[in-house]
Amino acid sequence: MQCDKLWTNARLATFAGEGLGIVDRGAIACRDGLIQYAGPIDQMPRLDAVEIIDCADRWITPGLIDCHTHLVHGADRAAEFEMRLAGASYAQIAQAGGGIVSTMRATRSASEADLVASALPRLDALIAEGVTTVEVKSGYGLERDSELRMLQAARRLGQERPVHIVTSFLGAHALPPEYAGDADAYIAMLCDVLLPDVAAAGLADAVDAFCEGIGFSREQTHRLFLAARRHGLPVKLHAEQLSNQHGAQLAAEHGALSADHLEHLDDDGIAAMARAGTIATLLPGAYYFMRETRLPPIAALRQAGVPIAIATDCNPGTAPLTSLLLAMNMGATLFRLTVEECLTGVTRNAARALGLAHRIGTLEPGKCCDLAIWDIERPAELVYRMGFNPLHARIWSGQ
Ligand code: DI6
Ligand code: FE
Repeated sequence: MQCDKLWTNARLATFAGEGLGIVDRGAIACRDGLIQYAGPIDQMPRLDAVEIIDCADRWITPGLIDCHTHLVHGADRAAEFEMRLAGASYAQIAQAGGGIVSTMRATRSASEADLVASALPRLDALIAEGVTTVEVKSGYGLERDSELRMLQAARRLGQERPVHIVTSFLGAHALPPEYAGDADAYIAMLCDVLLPDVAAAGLADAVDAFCEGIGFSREQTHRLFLAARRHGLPVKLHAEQLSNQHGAQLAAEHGALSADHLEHLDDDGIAAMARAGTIATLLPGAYYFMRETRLPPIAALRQAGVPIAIATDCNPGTAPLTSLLLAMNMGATLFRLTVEECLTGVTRNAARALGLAHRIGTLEPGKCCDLAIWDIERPAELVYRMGFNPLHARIWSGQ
């Protein structure tokens, strides 16, 4: 048999099946961008490789997956950060015209090229840590053209860099000023006008919403999800971040890929997620940056067997974070996740949170040959260090 590339003399964490799937003396063969073999060297079928790469006993994991970001947006909110340090609250800043709506203004006035240019350094920071797939949400345009432009900019990122970009339409992120006092009318516009346009243009891989006291109600989210399903789009939800709106339960009842944040999730929500196979995406960077104190119900999620993913939530307001390695460290330190949970959360389970478990997230034959090769002695080092990047090489689709 013939293969394009063969990485030998490596230690593998394949994440195939349960756990880390460790192989002490491993090899990975790639053909046409897909993994042809990943496993012990001594069980590998005879392969003629065009190129052989000796990994000198380094570790190989699947390329990392950041399954929840708001990477594309206009401007930053460093000035608001300073206001918060001086004592202002997130809600006070939002009421004073800051918050999501200030990013909305900056995003509306940015061209597609501006949005791409400002997102690229953030994307490059993720890529530099071995990330090979990034989910990107809209939600700072909050009107037709700007929402479409954000999604187009997100798709463009995938042409500018060797990375899989997965998009989510988050028109229901905040209420734009044009609809002040009439969230129902805004949701109706999303369902009847914007979502059909987004779907027709093939710009969204999923539909997301912010179900919250300061966001949209369960009922409004339900209407949006029904519309999403009419267009054949899977759903996911920002749920139970600041209060318990029973959004995760609703999301699960719609077969959601994931429910995200979840600090205020209750037992009914957990049971519904477990039944539906909805992934719990935890965002410790937002928890840290907002100095939250209420932990997501980790023990109960574990007990119920709800798979956990971890993401950066990279956004200008609540998580200006572009390090998935640091997100893992925060997951362990702040949320008391195990090393295995953290690593699974940015590989196998992150792939599931995007509905892409058949293509990415593990080192198995037939999957994309997305690899991160690390200068480490044990996988725990990827979670343990803060602000140190042990990436040796990153392979995307075999390149
Ligand atoms: N939840 C969040 O924490 C962010 N969006 C969301 O739905 C906040 C985004 C921002 O403040 O810009
Ligand atoms: Fe978010």
